[in-house]
Amino acid sequence: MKTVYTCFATDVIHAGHLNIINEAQKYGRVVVGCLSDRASIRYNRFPTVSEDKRIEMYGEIEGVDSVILQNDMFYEDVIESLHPDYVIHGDNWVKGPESSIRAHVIELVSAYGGEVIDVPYTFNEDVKKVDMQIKEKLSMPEYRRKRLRQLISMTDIVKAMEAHSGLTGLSVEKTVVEGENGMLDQFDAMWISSLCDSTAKGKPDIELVDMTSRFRTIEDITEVTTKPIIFDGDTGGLAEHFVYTVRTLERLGVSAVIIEDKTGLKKNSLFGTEVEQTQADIEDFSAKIRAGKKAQLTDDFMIIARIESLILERGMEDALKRAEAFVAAGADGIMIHSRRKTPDEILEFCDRFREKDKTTPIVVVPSSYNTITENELVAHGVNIVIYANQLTRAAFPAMQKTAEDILRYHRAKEVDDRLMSIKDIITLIDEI
Ligand code: SPV
Ligand code: MG
Repeated sequence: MKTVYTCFATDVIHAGHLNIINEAQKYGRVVVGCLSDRASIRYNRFPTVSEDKRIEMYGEIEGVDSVILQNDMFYEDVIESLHPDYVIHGDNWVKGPESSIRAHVIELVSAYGGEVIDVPYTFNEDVKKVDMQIKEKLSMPEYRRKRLRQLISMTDIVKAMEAHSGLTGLSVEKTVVEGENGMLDQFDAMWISSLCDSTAKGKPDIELVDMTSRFRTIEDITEVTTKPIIFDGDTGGLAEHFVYTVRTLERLGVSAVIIEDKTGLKKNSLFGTEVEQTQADIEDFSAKIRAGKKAQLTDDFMIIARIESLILERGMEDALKRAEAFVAAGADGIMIHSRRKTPDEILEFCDRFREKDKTTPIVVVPSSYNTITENELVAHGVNIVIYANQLTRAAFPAMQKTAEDILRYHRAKEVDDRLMSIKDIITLIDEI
């Protein structure tokens, strides 16, 4: 009896999957792989059903002989242990980002005479509906809110990218790339930066854009995305106001707020000591954290304390002392910020913090020390990396140059080559 293998990365079985099983049965005994949570996050989307439940669900499909866990997006683990005679898949992997996976599988199975079978991909109204149902489940506040904590426990490093509008949110949501090793990759979460939210409104980053407006930005983004949100809460304002902010953010489905230990007129950290900025008293800031933690209604929501000691050149000891105090006050994570060109002080902080505290998540924002890689950050105990402003910094020069060139040439022809086509822009947004 020959062995036919197929890998599922779905939370709901629909006609397309049943069709694959039916086809597979024609070739032999059918083994289904359940793509692990860890691999699903990078390859597909966040699973809404647990690994165990998915395995159980796949096992109940008529015609399935057994179910195994597939940890490797590239099938290496299963092909090595199972040596299937056939690997069967919908033909949607012939083109697009998944084609590198197909090519790799063909190489692996042909080494021992195995074959890949592509069956026509089923895409009908039913499949579309199931897709929508999963999307809905992913985007509802109660599911989205808890996803950051889940991601921290499921992946080495959570990658968050700045978003300040529906469009930038979509970009973070949908961008998938094939890395050097052929592995697919995508962002895990969105950072609603105060700098970019303010800049998009043509305003300075000084807590001038009020919370009502910032909440509106969150809603613009949540309407069109499913990924979890980390909100830049600036100083959090008065503790008496912060408690209300926490409640609203929770209700909107935000996973975490990061507040920084500054008082008075907040200026952007990247100004450092070039402008007057006052760091908050440890006890006052701890009281704000305690008030926020007491106000929150769910266990999912995270309040992350951001330490500005390195930005304001108050030294490493001060940063570490604050971290310890803020964790004791109930902070669910520590963000340490730096505006140095090299990561040395950040890495020293992480190493020293981790000597005493092995679990509290560490968040970093490598805007100035941008040579550091995600793997290096993982090696120093970092859990969340935030790319805080790159989309805004990429878009503005492109808009500026286009505006200048149209003025320069008294027509738009010269800029057209670098523009998205009209057809692409009008079909960029999915219709419901
Ligand atoms: C933001 O993105 O608004 C931040 C990070 O707070 S930074 O701009 O580096 O201060
Ligand atoms: Mg900010």
